[in-house]
Amino acid sequence: MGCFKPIGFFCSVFCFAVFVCILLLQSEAEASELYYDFVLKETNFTKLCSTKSALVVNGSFPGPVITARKGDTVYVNVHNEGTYGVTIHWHGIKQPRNPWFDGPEYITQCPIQPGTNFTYTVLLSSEEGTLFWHAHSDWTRATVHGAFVILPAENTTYPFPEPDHEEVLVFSSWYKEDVAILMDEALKYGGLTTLSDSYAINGQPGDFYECSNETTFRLAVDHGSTYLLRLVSSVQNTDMFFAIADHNLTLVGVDGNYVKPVVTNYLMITPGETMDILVTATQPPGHYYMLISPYFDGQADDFDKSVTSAIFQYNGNYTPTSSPIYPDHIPGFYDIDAARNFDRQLKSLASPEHPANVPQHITTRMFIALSISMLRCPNDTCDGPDGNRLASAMNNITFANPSIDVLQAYYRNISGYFEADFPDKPPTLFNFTSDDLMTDNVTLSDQGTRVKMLNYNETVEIVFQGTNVMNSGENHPVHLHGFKFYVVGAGVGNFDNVTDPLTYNLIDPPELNTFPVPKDGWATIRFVADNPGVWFMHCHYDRHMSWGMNTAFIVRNGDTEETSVRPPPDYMPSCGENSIYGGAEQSMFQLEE
Ligand SMILES: [Cu+2]
Repeated sequence: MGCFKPIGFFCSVFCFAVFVCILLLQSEAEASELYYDFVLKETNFTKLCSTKSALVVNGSFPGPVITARKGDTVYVNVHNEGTYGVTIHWHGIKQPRNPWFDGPEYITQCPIQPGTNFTYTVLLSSEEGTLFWHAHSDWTRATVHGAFVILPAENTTYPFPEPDHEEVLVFSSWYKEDVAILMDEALKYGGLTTLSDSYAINGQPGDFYECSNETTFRLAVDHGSTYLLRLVSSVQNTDMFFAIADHNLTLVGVDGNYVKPVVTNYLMITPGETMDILVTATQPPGHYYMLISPYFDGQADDFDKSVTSAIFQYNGNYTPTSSPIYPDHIPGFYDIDAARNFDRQLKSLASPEHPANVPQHITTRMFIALSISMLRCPNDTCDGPDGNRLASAMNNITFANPSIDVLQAYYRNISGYFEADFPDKPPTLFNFTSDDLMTDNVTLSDQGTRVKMLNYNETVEIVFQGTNVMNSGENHPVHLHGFKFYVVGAGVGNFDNVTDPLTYNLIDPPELNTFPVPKDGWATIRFVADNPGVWFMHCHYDRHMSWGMNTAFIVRNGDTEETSVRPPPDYMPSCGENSIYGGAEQSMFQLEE
């Protein structure tokens, strides 16, 4: 009957609306809440024929893998059963409006004191792929780190064929001595920092070190299967080449973002970078070395020149060669072209499902020179050149940690702990890549806690210029908290503001959280300041970070609650007597008051 038609129509519209509501509810419900307990404790490890105690999470080195899905919320209760204060950072996770739980000490919080605990709320949003978590206090990252795997949201898939298996490979540095003591001494005397004794893949140095070949990490593979390898570099101070003998690598993700697939037989990964690669086991059954080997482009030649191995080992009945097959094609320690050529290939997917929203109209421009520098030392008694203290700087400012965190000082309006005048350009412009930058006017930096203020939603472009001050030009992997940024260009030499912008990729540049600014070269990044809060930016070599190659952004609130910093939890760790949170604590890096 005719009269039922409109009702039928109404019914289908209504039913469709209900159906959509259910779908929306379901997709809401799909985001899960996950809970982890991290117990930080000194634990004995024997490596390289020598035993030491190291601070680790839940007794393991590297620490536990966190696995979540895109959009989940992860609660991590960190119990500090160690002997000094520690914080944890969720590297590459934007934490929308949630700086309270980002983790860098004296930037967003004070350290979690021994005998206390602190629960981090980690809000996942646009991240998908592999990231990691690590301590962000002193050099504790050396042994306090682990992978953070973010799977696609429920009912979505990878933008590449489903791999048969997945495996995490965490790269680290290993020191026979206590890292905290090594770093304390280096900073006390102002000289060079101590080199690591080995690197490690999933905690194991591998076949080329003493007392190590019994525990070399082995990945058992089935012939014909495809493996998604999730690479994390938590190496302390060195970039690494990675290769597997006789196997191509297909790079599909970097820093928790997908990239256009790159087929290569090696890759270069800096501290702070994470990469997803596909490897198919198509070779004759056998044992094949997977190597990490250092890449170094500085002049000082002071790096750990050792090579770490793991084994890509086929399952089945066969007689392997007497020693695993070696990847002869892995680039040499000083192969600057191999490093640069690899980074040039990175492009974001820029697909309908994974679009690249590159800011086109810029409202804030900065030009930041990255330098190794020196601070004057009383009576010229430090271990650096001319009795000075070795340091590093952004725009000639050597960052000093305040004694209460910048976030608390900003949010609570407590004056005297930072200055909001980080400069948009270096104090003087000179030939940054010259070989004769040895005079006091370029080598001496100023110490201070100076941050850059941004209004909500500003579109920011930063040109980073690597400098050769003190003949110390080298690659610097710059890491920004709270954001992902597009690397729209990079090149060699001094940045030319007329010709170099013409080379920018504004279509499908890679979206990253860490990028190596090339030795004596430049790199340009863009991002939208849509995340209110306090966000650290620093070189991810720990020695450069502790020498001061850092600053922070304060992004002001927008006009609404949804564009403002979330309220702080009422249980932030104490910062000492100056803090509204009470208590007392001091760090060895703090600016003397
Ligand atoms: Cu650096």
